[in-house]
Amino acid sequence: MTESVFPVPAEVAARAHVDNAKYQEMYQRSVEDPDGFWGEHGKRVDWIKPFTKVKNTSYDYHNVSIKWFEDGTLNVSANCVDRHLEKRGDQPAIIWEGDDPNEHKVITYKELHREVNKFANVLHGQGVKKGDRVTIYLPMIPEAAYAMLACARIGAVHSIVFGGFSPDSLAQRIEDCASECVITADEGLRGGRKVPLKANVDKAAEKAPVKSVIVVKRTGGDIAMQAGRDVWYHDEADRVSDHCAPAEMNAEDPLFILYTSGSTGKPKGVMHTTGGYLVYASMTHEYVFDYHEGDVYWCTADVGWVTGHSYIVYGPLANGATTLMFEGVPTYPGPGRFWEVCDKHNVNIFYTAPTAIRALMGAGDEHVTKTSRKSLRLLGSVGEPINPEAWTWYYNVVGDKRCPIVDTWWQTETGGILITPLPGATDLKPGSATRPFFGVQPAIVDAEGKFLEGATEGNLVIKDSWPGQMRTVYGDHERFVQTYFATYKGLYFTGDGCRRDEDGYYWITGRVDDVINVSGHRMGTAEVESALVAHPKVSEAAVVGYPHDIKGQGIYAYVTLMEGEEPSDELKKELVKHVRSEIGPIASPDLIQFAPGLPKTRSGKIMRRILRKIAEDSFDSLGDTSTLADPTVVDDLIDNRQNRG
Ligand code: 6R9
Repeated sequence: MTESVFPVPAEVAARAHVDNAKYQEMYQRSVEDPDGFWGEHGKRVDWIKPFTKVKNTSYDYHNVSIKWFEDGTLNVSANCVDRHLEKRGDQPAIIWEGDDPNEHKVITYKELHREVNKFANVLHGQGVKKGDRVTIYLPMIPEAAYAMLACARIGAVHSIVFGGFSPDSLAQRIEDCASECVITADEGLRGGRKVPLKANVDKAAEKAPVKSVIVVKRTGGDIAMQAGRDVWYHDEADRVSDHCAPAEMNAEDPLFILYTSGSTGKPKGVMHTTGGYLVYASMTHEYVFDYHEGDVYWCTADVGWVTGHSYIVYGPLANGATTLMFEGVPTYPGPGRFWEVCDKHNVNIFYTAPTAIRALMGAGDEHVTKTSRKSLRLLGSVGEPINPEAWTWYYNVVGDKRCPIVDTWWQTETGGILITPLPGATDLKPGSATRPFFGVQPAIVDAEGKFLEGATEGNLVIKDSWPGQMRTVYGDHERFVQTYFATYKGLYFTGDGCRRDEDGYYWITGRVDDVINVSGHRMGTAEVESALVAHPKVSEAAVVGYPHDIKGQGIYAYVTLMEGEEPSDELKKELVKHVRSEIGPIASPDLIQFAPGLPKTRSGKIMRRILRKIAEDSFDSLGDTSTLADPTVVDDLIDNRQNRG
C-alpha cells in the first residue's frame, strides 16, 4: 500500500477557506453542537420563512425519522437562479460544451432565469402540479438543468433516468413513482453516436403509459410524435410567458427521487428533500472544491447520476458558480478532449471518475502534455476507490504536481460528499478519502456491529445524521429502514468496507454487499441475474464482479442453460444483447461462463464467495468447499474459467 504523504502546498493553504486548525475546530463543533453549527450554516441559503428548528433525527431502528430545518420554507430554483440576478446576472451560470468540439454555448444567470421560468410554465401547461413526479430522460444538454430547476420551481419532484438505461428500465422507474409526464429529447449525441431517446420513451410508454411527453429537439432526427400526448418543447416554450413565481416549499418537501441499485430487489427510489439537501450540497461544493467567486468549475458526471445532481446543478448554482456541462465522452474525438476543454474554457476545478482517469492514462501522456492546463488549480475524484497508480498519474501528469486531489467518498443516499480531504487543510495520501466532512461521524464495525477503534478494518457506518441524507425510499419507508438501519441497529450502514490508518484516515475498500461498481456505475448483481434468467434458454445465473483494468470491476456471469440447450459463442452474444435490452448497455456482462452446475450449499444457497474467487482468478484460495451439495462442480468451474490472461 502506498503511504506517501502530500502536504498541503503553501499557495493552496494561502487562499483556502479553511486550514487544518480551522477544520479541527469546525469539525469538533459540528459534532458536539449540530444545532448550533447547522443553524448557522443553514443560513447560507435564502429562506422564505426562516427555520426555528434545526436537527430532528432518529436512527432508532423502530422509529427511523430524519428531518432538518423542518419549519422553514424556501424554493430551490430561487436559490440557484433568482438570488444571483442582482449581483451576477451577466456572469455565465452554465458553460455547455457539445459532443462536437465546435459546438458550445454560454448561459448567463439572466438567461438561465428566463429559461427556467419558461420551462416551469410549460410544465404547468402540461398539467404538472406541486408534488407530481416528472421523469427526465435527457442527454447532457442545458435543458436538463432547466428541467430540473423548473420542477423545483413549481414543487414537482423530478426523477432523472440516465440515458443509457433501456426502455424496460425506464418503464419500471416511471411506474414505481407513478409519473405522468416524461421530458426527453429526440435523440442524444455521445461520441458522435446517436442515442434513440424518444424511441425508447415510446417503447417504455407501452408498458408504463404517461399523459404527456415533452420533447426537446437536439439532433433533428426522425421520430414519431403521438398526438394528444407528445409536444415539442420549443413550440410550448414559444407560447408561455417567462415569468413563473417560485412555489413556497417546506424544507422537508421532496425535491427529487433518484433510482439506485442495492443488493436485492428492484432499484430503490432514493428520496431527497429540499432544505437540508440544498444546504449540504452547496456547503460541500464550496469547502471541498475550495470554490471561490469567479472560478470555472467542471464536473464530468452525467445528470443521470447523483454526482450530476449535487455537483453539476444544485451545489454549484446555489453558490452562484460557473458550472461546465459536457455532452460528450472523454475519448471523443480523441483522448485529449478533457484537457482541451479545460484550456478552451479556463477550467479551475476539475472533478471526474477513476475509470475515466485509468482509460486516459492508458491512452498515453502525450494527449495530456500537449495541452496547457495552467488554469487548473484543483482536481477531484468520485465514484469508486482510486488506485494509487491512477492517483499518481492524475497528480503528476494532469495536475503537473501543482493541484491537490480531493478523493470524495459518498453515495446517492448521502446526497453529498461525506469523507474527503479539504484542499487547504488535509495532507493527501494517494487512495485515501482521508477525513470526514463537518457533521459526519464515520465509524468502523465488525460483522457483529462491535465498534473497532484505532487503526483497523471493517464495515463503514455513520453514527448520526447530516442534512443531505436521504429521507426514505419512495413509497416504501420499511425498505429504507431494513436496507440501511437493520444490519447494525442505530447506525446508518453504507454497504462499504473500510480501513482506518494510524492517522485516522479512511480508506474505502469497496462494497461488502452484492453490489458491484462498473466504471463508477452501481449495479446490483441480482438485477443482472434476473435479466439473464428472463432469457428462455437460461435456467440459472450468478453474477459477480472481478477486477478490471479500466472499469474497476467487470461483470462476470455464470450461466446454466436449460436442459437440451447447447453453449456457443453465438448464445453468449445473444445473452449480452438480452441484458442490454433489459437493463441497458452499462449492464453488459464482460465475461460469460457456461456452467453445468453452480456451487450450492445443501440448503440450495449459491456460494458466491467461491464464484468471486474463481472470477478473480484466485481459485487456489477457495476455502472450505466441503459443505457444497456437489463439490465436483467447482472443478468444472475452474477448468472453464474465462479470465485467463
Ligand atoms: C457518488 C456516488 C456509491 C458507491 C459507494 C462506494 C463507491 C463512491 C468513492 C467510492 C471509494 C470514493 N464510491 N465514491 N469508493 N472512494 N471516493 O458514486 O454514488 O453511484 O450511489 O455510488 O460508490 O462503494 O458506496 P453512487
